[in-house]
Amino acid sequence: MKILTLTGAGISAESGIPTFRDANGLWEGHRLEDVATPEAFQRDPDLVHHFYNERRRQLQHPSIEPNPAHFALAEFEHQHQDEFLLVTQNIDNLHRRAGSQRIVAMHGELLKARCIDSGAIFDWTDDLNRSTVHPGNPDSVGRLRPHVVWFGEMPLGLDEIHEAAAEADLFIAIGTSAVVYPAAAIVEWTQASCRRIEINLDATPRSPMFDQSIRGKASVEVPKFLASLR
Ligand code: BJW
Repeated sequence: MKILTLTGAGISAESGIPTFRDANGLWEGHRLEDVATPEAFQRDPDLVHHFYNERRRQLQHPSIEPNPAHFALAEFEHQHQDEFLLVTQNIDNLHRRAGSQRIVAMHGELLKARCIDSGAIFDWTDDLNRSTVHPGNPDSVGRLRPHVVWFGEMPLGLDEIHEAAAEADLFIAIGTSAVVYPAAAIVEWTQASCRRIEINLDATPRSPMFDQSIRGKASVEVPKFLASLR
């Protein structure tokens, strides 16, 4: 049985990382669309760096840890190996820290930086700003950006996601509001024979596409649902 799982911000909410839209999508009074676009970065790089620097620091705070939903998915992958692919929209590293290995981080990773000029990607735990020096080129200053996917940019790993969706016997969407594309459309890329399960606190615009909608907290419902498959 081939299983494809898609996670969103809701799975990390109980680990202490705020979701995007539950708080009206606002950050310090800015709309998400005003800080998570290439245009915003061009217009006001300081603001955008500040947004990601805050989140990068928060992610590395000792209180932020994977929760039982992350651990249950990692354990499930361990049991199902090649049959299982985890696609996450989250840029945090909680799936990895819980032990998941086969992960497609389709919206990038907060603990990585990317050179605007060469596309080279670096592990990155510090703040970024307009004075940041390129690790491999001291003459290049202020040319690093967060390795994340902003609105209008192409998400990562789409070919692999497409293929996994087309082959999936079971698709599980966890903690995503299903309003951001193309992630919201992955459910449509699955075959009619695929069993589709949604786990979320609330209904989403895509709920009607699922065979079963499980309402509740990811930390409770994900371990319960995965255990029911054994
Ligand atoms: C719980 C819970 C608990 C809470 N337990 N549940 C018009 C129509 C259609 C599309 C477009 C359009 N205009 C523009 C577009 C395209 C655009 C888009 O979708 N815009 C929409 C807003 C309309 N998309 C793009 O631009 C994408 N690129 C693209 O389309 O390229 C072209 C292309 C074409 C064709 C094929 C392929 C490509 C790029 C999108 C990039 C999104 N980037 C962000 C920021 C990443 C970096 C960062 O983190 O800062 O990604 S935006 C933000 O939203 C972030 C998230 O990954 C993403 C999704 O959010 P998510 O995860 O669903 O979180 P929430 O907060 O929305 O929902 C949480 C859910 O959890 C809720 O439902 C809660 O109920 C639930 N929950 N606690 C269980 N404890």
